[in-house]
Amino acid sequence: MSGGGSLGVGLPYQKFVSFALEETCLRTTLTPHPSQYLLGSGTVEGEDYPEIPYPSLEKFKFIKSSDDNTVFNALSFSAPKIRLLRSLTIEKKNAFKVLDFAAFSEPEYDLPIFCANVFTTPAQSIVVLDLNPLYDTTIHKEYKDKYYKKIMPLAQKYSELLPWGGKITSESLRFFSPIVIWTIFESTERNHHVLHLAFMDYYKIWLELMDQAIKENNKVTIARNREQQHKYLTWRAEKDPGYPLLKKLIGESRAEDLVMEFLFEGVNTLGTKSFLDYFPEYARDDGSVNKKRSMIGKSFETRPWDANGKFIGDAEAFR
Ligand code: BLA
Repeated sequence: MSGGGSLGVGLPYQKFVSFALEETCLRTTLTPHPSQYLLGSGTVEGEDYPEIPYPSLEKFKFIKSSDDNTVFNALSFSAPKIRLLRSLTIEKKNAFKVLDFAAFSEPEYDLPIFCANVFTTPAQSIVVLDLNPLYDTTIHKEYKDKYYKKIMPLAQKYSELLPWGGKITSESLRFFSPIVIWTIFESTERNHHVLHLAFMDYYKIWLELMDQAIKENNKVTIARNREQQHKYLTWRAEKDPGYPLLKKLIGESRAEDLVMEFLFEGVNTLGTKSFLDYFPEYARDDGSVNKKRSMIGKSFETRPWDANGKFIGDAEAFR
């Protein structure tokens, strides 16, 4: 297949979102989440997009980017085992496209967090696709075996097709699983096709895990699951690499609303600990949060897991 040009064709990430929503509807019943809203105009010509009601919080409804060429599309749902399933796509013609898709379970389940993030320019795409573990798999072997052991061969296949993206903010590794696809590729049709296949496979796995998940009754375990999810939300709401661009597009205060009340909804309700409670290494002398994205810097030039999911990197490098 020829390379390049993929940014000219439709809105490729709507296809990802439609697939995920349709697959989810085969397994469970989605209800619009209170945070659901539509930013800007969301109709995409020629795309077969499922019909979804767009209730909206007035606050968000009329958000437009500072330049009108940028289209935001945001959807969120919940379902019996799913606390929040949400998707944000952003497109600025001939400039960039973003997919940020995530699914979080209710704290009664210790399911991994489905996470698909793509930032695409005409030249390259930065990708993170993973079932982010609720518990650090370099420490919690039983968690690693429970969710990742069986799917290592599939992860191995995709890690060959979509090679490791090189050095990465070290703190991120704590939130990644042995099946993570962290890659930076040339924005070609072929690469996007492989990414689409990987997205579909990973999402189907997540749905399968969701389907099989058994409700936890132990209050202590549920509280621990909730806190782990809150820690994840707290990290991403503060340090997500997309945040600076969002601020540029819609302004600081609306970007903050989008991050706190939509993308990482739950950060203000699932727990009371602060960012510095979880990540004290970011504390500055005056008690404020260090604005640096990373305190440790970047590391992991190559994939730090082997084909069996064994961590082969330097565990000290991200703690
Ligand atoms: C870059 N996004 C990145 C990078 C990662 C991620 C790893 C490479 C830079 C780095 O090393 O940190 C994504 N990092 C993640 C994810 C986790 C993590 C998913 O730790 C989960 C735990 N990306 C978005 C959105 C935008 C976006 C919504 O999801 C913009 C609106 C943009 N991501 C974006 C941009 C870059 C990027 C512009 C490159 C800029 C940079 O490296 O700082």
